[in-house]
Amino acid sequence: MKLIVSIVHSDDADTLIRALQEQGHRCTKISTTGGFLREGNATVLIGAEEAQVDAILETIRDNCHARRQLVSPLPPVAEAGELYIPRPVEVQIGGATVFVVNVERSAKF
Ligand code: 2BA
Repeated sequence: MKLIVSIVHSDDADTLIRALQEQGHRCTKISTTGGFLREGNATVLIGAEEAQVDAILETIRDNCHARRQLVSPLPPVAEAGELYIPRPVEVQIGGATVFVVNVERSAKF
């Protein structure tokens, strides 16, 4: 068995979950926060048999879209009297960051 950990944009999460459910997969959505942007995103956990993994990755690819976003970098430590004018930089986010990990054992009680 595999656990697919998929970090996606919050706006894509519900569409992705609907598509996964329609295909008979089970999943869990967790509200998470990106370490770099410190903004909300969503992490979708999917437990699945190995034979289903490729189809699930395709569904994630089809439902999660890359976006470009302007972010303001944190200001450097400035000397007294120095003026720092922050310049926003553009980063590309997603579509999805996915990790597929082996599940040693799973149980339901
Ligand atoms: P964030 O950490 O908020 O990162 C958002 C986007 O900012 C990233 O998009 C990337 O384009 C950019 N970025 C991140 N760290 C950067 C850095 N040190 N310098 C310059 N740009 C940087 P994605 O790569 O698509 O990542 C989207 C979200 O997926 C991340 O949100 C984070 O929550 C998660 N993620 C990405 N890689 C990860 C990893 N190796 N481990 C755990 N979570 C990861």
